Amino acid sequence: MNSSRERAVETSPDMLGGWLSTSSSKYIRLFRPVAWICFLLPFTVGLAIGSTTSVSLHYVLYGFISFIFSMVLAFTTNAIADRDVDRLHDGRAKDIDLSRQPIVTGEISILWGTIIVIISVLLSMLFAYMINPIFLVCMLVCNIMWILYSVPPTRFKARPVGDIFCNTVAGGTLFVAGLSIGGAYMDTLIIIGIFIMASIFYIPTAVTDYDFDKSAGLKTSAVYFTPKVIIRALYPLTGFFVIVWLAVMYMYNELELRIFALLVISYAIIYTVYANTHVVGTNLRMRVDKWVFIPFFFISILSILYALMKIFGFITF
Ligand code: DMA
Ligand code: MG
Ligand code: MG
Repeated sequence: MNSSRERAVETSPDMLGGWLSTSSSKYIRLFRPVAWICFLLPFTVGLAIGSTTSVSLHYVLYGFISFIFSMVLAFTTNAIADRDVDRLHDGRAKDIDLSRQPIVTGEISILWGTIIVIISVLLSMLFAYMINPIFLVCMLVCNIMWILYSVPPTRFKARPVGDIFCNTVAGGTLFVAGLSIGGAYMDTLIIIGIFIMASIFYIPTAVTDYDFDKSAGLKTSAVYFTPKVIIRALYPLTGFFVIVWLAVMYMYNELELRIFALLVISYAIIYTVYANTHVVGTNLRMRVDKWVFIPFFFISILSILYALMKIFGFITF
């Protein structure tokens, strides 16, 4: 067992999330915008890959609005459903100290939270409807997933495989939504590749939550299969992932897609090897902020800029 000092060093302070825990705004602590970064990434990468010069900017704007309301829905639902376990959180390894989330502290009532959820579903779907039918279906699937993830009787977040399933479907679906705005590369193989990517990136984050989830009695995949086993499962998953992306590289002649495939293959391999060499007992010595939040944030910003450059015709392949 490692000392509590070592544990404290590896899991805190969360560089991007630190200010959120102490944020005076109850809505920031309810909506948790730093945690959105995990889902912003597939959405913006999809947007970047799918964009062409024929995209109108207002669809991009509607897309972001629909995405934001979907996130508000996801995290508000989660805060309501988790209020009894979040009370027990010790402030480690997450984007915020969950014991300070406003449903727990009573700053926001369950009734007001539920009204926020209903309004955000409606707005997320309304803006999705204005974009295109594929975007609408994607947001519908995604928004249903958030409810199934947090709310009983399904409450997939506390079921082995259920947690991975929901995050994979949501991440993959957000990619397809982003892709559909421009409509380029709506290809099954690419979409399969992104779904596998979502599960690869999700798994280590489930393991860093192990202590909290276990003590809260949540049977997540990491708790059920044990951290070591589930991190080892990244190897076959990454193997399959590499094969899919090599096939994409083989089938498509586009330079853009080949560079993208090389980048994701490299990152997935490094990520998998790093995770596997940093499991100590039930503890994964991998900082989610360093490996997920910070790179995902910068890649998302770059993807948005890249999409805009394609839309304005500054980049052509
Ligand atoms: C929060 O889920 C994530 C989403 C997608 C709403 P969670 O309850 O498993 O994580 P946390 O304990 O960080 O709230
Ligand atoms: Mg939660
Ligand atoms: Mg979790």
